[in-house]
Parts: sequence; C-alpha cells; structure tokens
Amino acid sequence: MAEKKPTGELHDLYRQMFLIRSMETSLLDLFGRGEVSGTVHTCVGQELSGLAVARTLRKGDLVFSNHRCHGHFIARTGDVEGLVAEVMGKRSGVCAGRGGSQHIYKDGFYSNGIQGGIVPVAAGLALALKLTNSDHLCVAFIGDGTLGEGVVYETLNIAAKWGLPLLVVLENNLYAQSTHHSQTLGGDICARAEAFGIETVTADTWDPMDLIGKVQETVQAVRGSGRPRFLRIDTYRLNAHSKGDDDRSAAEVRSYWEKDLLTRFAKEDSPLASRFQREAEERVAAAVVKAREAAAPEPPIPSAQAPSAPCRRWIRTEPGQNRRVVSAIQGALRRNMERDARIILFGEDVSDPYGGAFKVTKGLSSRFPSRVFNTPISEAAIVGIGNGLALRGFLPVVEIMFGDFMGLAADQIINHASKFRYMYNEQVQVPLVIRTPMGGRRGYGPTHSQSLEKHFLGIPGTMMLALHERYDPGAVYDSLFSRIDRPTIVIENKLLYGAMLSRAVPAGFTWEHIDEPFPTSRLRPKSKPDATVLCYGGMLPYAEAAAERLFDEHELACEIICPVRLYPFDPLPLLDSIRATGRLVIAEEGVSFAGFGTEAVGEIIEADPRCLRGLRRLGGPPHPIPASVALEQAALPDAQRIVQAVLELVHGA
Ligand SMILES: Cc1ncc(C[n+]2csc(CCOP(=O)(O)OP(=O)(O)O)c2C)c(N)n1
Repeated sequence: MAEKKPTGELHDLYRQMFLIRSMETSLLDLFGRGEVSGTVHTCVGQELSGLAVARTLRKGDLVFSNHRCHGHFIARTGDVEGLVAEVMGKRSGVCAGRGGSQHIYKDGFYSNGIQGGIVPVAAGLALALKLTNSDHLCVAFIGDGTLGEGVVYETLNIAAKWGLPLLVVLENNLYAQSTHHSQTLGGDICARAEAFGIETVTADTWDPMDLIGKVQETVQAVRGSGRPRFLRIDTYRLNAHSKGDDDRSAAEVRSYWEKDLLTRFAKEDSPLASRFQREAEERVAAAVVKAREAAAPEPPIPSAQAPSAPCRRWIRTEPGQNRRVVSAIQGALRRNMERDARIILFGEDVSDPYGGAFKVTKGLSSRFPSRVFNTPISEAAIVGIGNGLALRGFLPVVEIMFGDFMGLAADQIINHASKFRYMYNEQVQVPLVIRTPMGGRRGYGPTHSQSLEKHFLGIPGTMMLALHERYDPGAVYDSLFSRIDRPTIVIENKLLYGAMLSRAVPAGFTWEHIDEPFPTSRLRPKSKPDATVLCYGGMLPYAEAAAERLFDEHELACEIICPVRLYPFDPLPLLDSIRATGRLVIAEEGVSFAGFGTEAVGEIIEADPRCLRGLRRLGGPPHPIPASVALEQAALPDAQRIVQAVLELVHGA
C-alpha cells in the first residue's frame, strides 16, 4: 500500500479495479452456468497494470493486448457492455461475437490469443505512427511466459534499431498457464530488453503510486524520444489461468490474496470498498442482462469469396515486351510506389546496392529512401510488422528472400494477417503483400529449392497469386496495388525472373487470358484439344514445351490452363477445358499430395462428376530436392514427363 492516504485519484483507480474484477468474476460465473462458451482468462489481481498504463495514454495511442486482455480493454475503452456481449457471443459485442474473449478490437485497441506474435504487429503499428510523424505510441502487453517466444526478440531488436515508439509492458505474474517461470526462464527478464539497448523499468501492482509514477515517466519517455522502452510489472493472477485450471499451492495463492490491493483497501475503508464493489456489480449485472437480451450474431460472410466476379471473356494475349520478368516486376513496384505513397517495401537485403537476392528491388531504395529498407534476418517480425502497418492503412510489401523461409512467418500469416479482418468484424483490413520466390532447378539444394506454396493455399481471408511470363507480371502487380483488400502472397519463381516476356508463341497455338485482374491464361491449339494440362508459375515453360513436342512429334493437341490466382480459385476455365478433352495432366513443382492440383480436381469433380476420364498428377519428389544437377533434374517434373503423361492418358498406359 502507498505510504500516503488514498487520494481521490487512487479512489478512482480502486473503483475501476472493482469494475474489472467484478466483470471478470461475473464472466467466470456465466461460464459456470453455460452462458459463455470456450474460455476466459481473467486478470483478477492484475487489474492495476492495465489501468496505470491506460490513464497515461492519449486518444490516438494504440494498444495491442493478449489472451488476458479484458482488464486492458476496460481500462482503455470503458466499454463493459461491449465486452460482456462479445464474450457472451452476441451481435452487440464489440466484434459481433466473431472474436470472443481473446480477439477484440475497438478504437485502436487490438488483442489476439497467440503468444508472442502480437509483438511484431504492435511494432508495425508503432512504425505506422512513426511514418506519419505522429507523437503517439503503441503499447504491447505480454506475460512472462511469452518471453519464451523468439519473435519477441526479433521485434525488440528491430524496434531498438529503427527507433519505434513502442512500449512493451511485461506483466510478470510468475506463471505461464501451470508452469512457474523458474522452470523456463533463463537469466534476467529486463536484461533481455537491455541487450538490445532498450531502457527498462520495474514496478509492481502492490505499490500503486510508485507504479503510476513509473508508467507516466516511461510513457513520456517513449512519446518524447520516439524510442522503445520495456516496463516490467510484477504482479500475481489470483484466479486460475483460465476457468478452473489451477495447481498452484493454496497457501501461495492465499498469501497473494492477503497482499492484494483491494483486499487491503477493503480492510482499510470497508464502507467505501463495499460501495465501490456494489456499484461495479450493478453495472456489470446490467451489462449481462442487456447481453442476454441481445440478438445472436448474423451468419458469417464467407471469407473465401473471389475479390472480383469472374468474367468469361477470353482475350488474345499479345506478345509481351522485350524484357525479362524481373524487370517487369521491378518496373511495377517502382511505378506503383510513385503513384501510391502508402506502399512501404522491406525485407532482407532489399536495399541498394544489392537490391535483393534476385535483384527485384534494385534501385528502389535509392529512389524511395524513406520507404524501402533492409531488415535483420527475422521473417516472422518482417511479416508481423507488415501486418501492423497494413492495419493502419499502409500498403506494405515484404520480401521473403526464399520461399523456403515462409515457414518462419507462418504464424503471422495464419494466425494474424488472415484473421484480423474477420475476427474484428470487418472493422479493419490487412492489405499486405508478401512476395517470395519458390522453385528449384538452380542447384541450391534441399532448403533453397522448394515449392511450398501449398502449405499457404486456402487460408481463409487471404489471396495467393503465382506469376508467369505469359501474362505480364507487372500488370498483375498493377491490379494488385489498385484493389488489394486482403493479405496476398505472390509466388514468384527463381527461374522465371530471367524469362523473356517476348518469347515466341509455339506455332499452331495462341495464348489467351480471361478479361479480369488476375486472369487465368490458356494456350489454345488451333485444332480440337486431346488433353488439358494444368500448371502455374514456374512450370509453365515446361508445359508449353511439352505441348509443342506433343503437337510436332505425336500429332496431339494440348490445351494449357494456367491461372494467376491460385486462391480463391476459379475452376470454370479448367472445367471448360476438361469438358472438351476429358483428360487432365497436372504439372506442379511442389509435392502433388494435398497440393493445388489435387484441390482443383476436387472442385472439378464436385461441379461435374463425369467430365474427367483420365488424370495424371506430376509433382515434386517424395524426398528433399537434391543439390546435384543430375539428381535435381531427375527429381523435378519436366516437359518429357508431361509428354509421357499425356501419351499414357491418350493411348493408355
Ligand atoms: C503461441 C502460443 N502458444 C501457447 C499458447 C497457449 N497459452 C495460452 S496462455 C498461455 C500462458 C501464457 O503465459 P504468460 O505469457 O505468462 O501470460 P499469462 O497467462 O500469465 O498472463 C499459454 C501457454 C498460446 N495461446 N499461444
């Protein structure tokens, strides 16, 4: 307890602590009665940390919280009714019941239930504030257990290096779920941030005046310097981790109940404490009654709907300009950055003079020095910071140097980028572009040659595009930048970078594409086709060579179907072709099992169960891509294997 008598200011804090505590207790009670489903993580005992921070923030400051976010949310917004209704799954909830207890958004307050991953997103929000020359800051709340997540350190490093107005508040309640941090935490908590040159402060929730003073100083320091700080607040969670899962010793928990600020306040001034508690309970009870009466949410909007209605008009594709794919992409990035100041580009080694591992971004940092920057080797933080920027209205383009490294950023794509718009009930968008080259045939061996896009296909709320040289990749980027409304993964291809857009079309064929922003292309034989070949991205030249050979050497006509947009997938062009041929060869460089082609076939069979008479799936090997040229050539599908597959389908195996 503070030395001084509680002032009016302290009374106000106690009143709010009672409100949060009463709400948390009530939510647990509702859970017990079956009126709340899922789970709730209550913050009883920790209320003061969120309140101390919130009272120093200004309108326009941003907060990113975690699974234990209710107290932070009430401290920042005061919206008890909106939160209670949200946790009870009602339409009147702050996210109309889509997010629930751990995933809420309102007026610059965000939360997500993934440990660690919120920290780079918060850094992205802070970067957005910095880029708009604002004097606001972003606060990220994490628990001590979250110090086990690597992405926290990626972000602390970047926040320090880039000078981001980010305050990381570490609520140290000693436990992660059931595990005491003495079992999991090496070294010192604050030393972690200090290692990156970030100043730290330690306070606790049992000395309110000290905590308030330190929070004020720290927030002012971040606001004044625009640099990150780390605030450790020692505290204790008095309830179970979530509902009833508590294995801590009863004596230990009891000792913290005795130490608890509100317990002591109740002993010191029982009438006032009782009044505060009664007022809090009445307000929460009214919110519960209101939520009970509220309507259930609307059925969800399907997230995978195509961004634009498919148009069935095929247009002849004129031969491309006399330039390489790499220069078409580079030109489009430059053109769109000239046009749209919201585009910010970053990644590993993207700046001049290097200009990216495949030289795609060469020249851009010289032209836009404040909008193109190198990052550390931190794929998760790169995408996470992109997420934060996108949430604040920027149009970030992040480069993942090799597609093989996408796994490191998977959590940011799957649990953050793709979910924010839906779970925050359409109150935000994440127009994030993730560019990455996939593919082998350059002898880079097992970890730099893969085609891993199938692992990121079909994530609701996202789009995936695969570039190829028969439809100008620059035009794809133009379309993307003019209409992006969701996280979009663009699959480039290492070999295609060098391909010429002007390469001659094989004699006896024409290239056409559907008149839409991310079109499907088809190679149309002049005669009636005997088989359909489905491919995308880097497989296209091999499919085309196979079609030419089949025509010249075997008098067989193949129609190639090559979509730019892999997800959401429009099966109609493929269906039309299969209806004409009855035979399909799928050629993809990644492993076929559970891949794009298999999914495409699923859609075809669903639409027309009898249209397909023969199918061959060609894909990557059932082992890592070997480094040796001879082994790699044998492992990856090529024109000869496509020819062979078509012959087998047409003439029988
Ligand atoms: C990436 C991830 N791993 C595991 C979990 C499951 N989980 C939810 S809360 C929690 C404990 C978190 O501990 P801490 O960061 O100390 O926060 P506290 O719960 O103590 O507030 C765990 C393991 C999760 N939500 N996210």
